[in-house]
Amino acid sequence: MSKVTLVFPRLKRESNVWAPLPLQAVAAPLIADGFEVELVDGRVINPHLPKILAAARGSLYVGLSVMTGWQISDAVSVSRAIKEAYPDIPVVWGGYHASMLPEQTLAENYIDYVIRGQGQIAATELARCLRDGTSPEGITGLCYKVDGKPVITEHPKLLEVDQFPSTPYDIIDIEKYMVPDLGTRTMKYFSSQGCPFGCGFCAETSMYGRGWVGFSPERVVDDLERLVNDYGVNAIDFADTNFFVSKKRVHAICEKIIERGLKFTWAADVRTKQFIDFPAELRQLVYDAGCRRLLLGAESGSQAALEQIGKQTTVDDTLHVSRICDRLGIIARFTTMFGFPGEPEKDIEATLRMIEGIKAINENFEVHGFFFAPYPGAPLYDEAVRLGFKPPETLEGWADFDLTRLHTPWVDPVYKEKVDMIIDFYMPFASPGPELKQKMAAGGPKGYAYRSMHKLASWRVGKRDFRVPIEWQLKKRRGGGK
Ligand code: B12
Ligand code: SF4
Repeated sequence: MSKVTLVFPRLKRESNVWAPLPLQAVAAPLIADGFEVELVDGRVINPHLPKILAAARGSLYVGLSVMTGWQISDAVSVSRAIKEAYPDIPVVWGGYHASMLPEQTLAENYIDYVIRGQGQIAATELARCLRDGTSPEGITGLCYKVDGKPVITEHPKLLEVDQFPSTPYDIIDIEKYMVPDLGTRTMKYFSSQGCPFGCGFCAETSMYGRGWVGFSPERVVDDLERLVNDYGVNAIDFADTNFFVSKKRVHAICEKIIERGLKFTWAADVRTKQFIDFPAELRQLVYDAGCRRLLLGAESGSQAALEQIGKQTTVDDTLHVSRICDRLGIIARFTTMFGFPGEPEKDIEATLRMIEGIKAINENFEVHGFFFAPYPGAPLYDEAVRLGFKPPETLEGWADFDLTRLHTPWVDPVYKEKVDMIIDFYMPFASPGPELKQKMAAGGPKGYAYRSMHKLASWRVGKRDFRVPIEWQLKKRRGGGK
């Protein structure tokens, strides 16, 4: 049988390893077409290279899924090792990074093909061509080389996902991906791809062209039922960038979960305005069907910043949705972001005030902070370049692109240091989420230390007094925030 090997490269830090859904999705039609697929996840095997090289032997090609950032460095080492061991086996890169920067990716001599956008169809067609000895040129979304020179083809349109077979979970060692999160056995699952919005910092817009496609409700609930009944999953974390685009679909999914008596809780991402615009009965149905946490992009307490990033929400919406979540009993997990082009320092104050507003309404919330980084494909990317951001000129250069570094030359490093301190340490300690609350509730010296840190952080945030932040420096030296 003809074989394809798929590799998920390592990430820098990942305490809980989520299922490699991008590769499971790519594997589904390959398997349905009769190919043997071996999925090797570098995050769960140590050392991973011998296993990858053993799997690659005799494969039609080796496909790697790559996000912008540190994952690139492992993807580069793995690709080089494959080429060295098997010069004739093509190496294929897919995922967000390669899709956004296919030319730079293909400039490397250890990468033969890039598949842009959704990989399901192109990956299968490429396997067929390599098996049959026909030319793969002309496959939609496939970029290749002629005489060593990259040939970049158009970014493909988003295709209906219902035409693809169900995401296979039997090709991974599922127990390695059961994460203690919302439930003791939380599993990642995706039910849709794309997002119709275009937030300035988000690569989704270019990847899927503001399109959105979802599995039918019947199919989603069939998949979930299998995960619950066959694998003992008791919570689902939807990987959809925007689970709630179709009210009708959400309604039908929730009704079916209830009708079938499926017992699990779930979490998903939603835009604040979207959830507010849902009728109250639908929001209740969402809760009744097991939703216990929503990830909401609050982003900033500054209305000017929200407009700049095209968020199409207001600070009042954030407060309103906090109230809604509080009444329903759903944890509101907010994300905030700092460092947008031209951001005035007073935005920290606006965002801290917004968090205080949320806290006054809803104790059952979490807040996570990030520093803006111009990801390729994000609408604000060009603006960042205009303002002095110098995109790395090589693939390996992008491996150093992570959120801990400064990629925003318009930002004063002292401001970045202050924001990092607040988002990594004081913000989470002052507004602890369930995980931190649990640590604070523990007995002994550890519980006491967490409670003391909470008190100190609350005092500092309340007074906006971050002078001589000894506790933050100590924590940083010991490596880590929360
Ligand atoms: C789960 C997730 C994670 C997980 C784990 C990843 C995993 N297990 O897959 C964790 C938490 C580790 C993570 C971390 C980060 N993530 Co993340 N994550 C996601 C999320 C929510 C879901 C990924 C997923 O499973 N999608 C479902 C699958 C089916 O879709 P897909 O990924 O688009 O895959 C398709 C195509 O890309 C393509 N494809 C993908 N791989 C391959 C490989 C081959 C060979 C082929 C042919 C095709 C192909 O075909 C697939 C099927 O259609 C996405 C958003 C999203 N909904 O996609 C963000 C997303 C991928 N993450 C993103 C980011 C920015 C990050 C972080 C930097 C965030 C942070 N704050 O630190 C980190 C760092 C990662 C790193 N580089 O080290 C960005 C990526 C932007 C970019 N340019 O790379 C995304 C798109 C979010 C966003 N909208 O901005 N993430
Ligand atoms: S941040 Fe969320 S809502 Fe905005 S474009 Fe990205 S996925 Fe869509």
